[in-house]
Amino acid sequence: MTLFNYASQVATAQATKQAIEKITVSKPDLTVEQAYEIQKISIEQTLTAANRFIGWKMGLTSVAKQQQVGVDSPIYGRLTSSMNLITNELTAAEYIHPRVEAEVAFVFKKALFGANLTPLDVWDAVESVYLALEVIDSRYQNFSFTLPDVIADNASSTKILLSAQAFSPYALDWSAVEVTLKLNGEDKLFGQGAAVLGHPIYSVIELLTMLEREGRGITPGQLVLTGGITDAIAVEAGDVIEADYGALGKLTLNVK
Ligand code: 0L1
Ligand code: MG
Repeated sequence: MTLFNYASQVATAQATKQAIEKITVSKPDLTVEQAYEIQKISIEQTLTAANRFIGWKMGLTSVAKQQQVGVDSPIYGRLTSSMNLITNELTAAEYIHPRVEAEVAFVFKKALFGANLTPLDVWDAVESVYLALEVIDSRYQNFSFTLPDVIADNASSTKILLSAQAFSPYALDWSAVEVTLKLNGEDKLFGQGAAVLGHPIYSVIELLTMLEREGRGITPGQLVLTGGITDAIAVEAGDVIEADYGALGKLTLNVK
């Protein structure tokens, strides 16, 4: 099978909501580089005037998340406009086994490119910060994968809910932001921004370092999801999931 075939397999799994066996079962020598190529092919196939490329996500940026899925390094994925949730409703039947996690997201006003930038370089390019819920939905059976598998599956990217309010990058120390993830009114998980590689800003630096390999960077207007502050919680129809960011506000997702 070619990388194009694997990209089609992943895209079909998403479209049909039928989980597939991880790619490394049939191709155990799949490399990280090949996996990013599969990701690129499968996402670029979906791009249209109505489904634009809007930015990047970082995944597996916390020790807790890496342990949850048994891999040991951060990864990135591609975000497109159809991933944006317009309302705070999620229809469970449209996904395989959705999970939700709390994050912060940055929108950029300036281009950034290159490895090993400083936090000041990145802050200078950030326009605003949003609170975010990310819905992830692995296209693999039982959410079971190796590092190359999950990269090929676009880091399980599925949907994004952003806060209506845009915050100044300087509103607070984003490593200290605290969030409680509640399921049906019950506190389930708690996290702090520092869980994201020490500070969400380092997640962007890591993203740019990884993107340099592809000759890519961040362009003005792009969104970056910096990575889960909490682990992800599995949701099903009837659930209400709420991320409580204290004085900054709350994000709620009603699962139908
Ligand atoms: O956003 C994330 O950290 C998820 C990355 C992929 C791993 C997973 O599906 O849990
Ligand atoms: Mg995430």
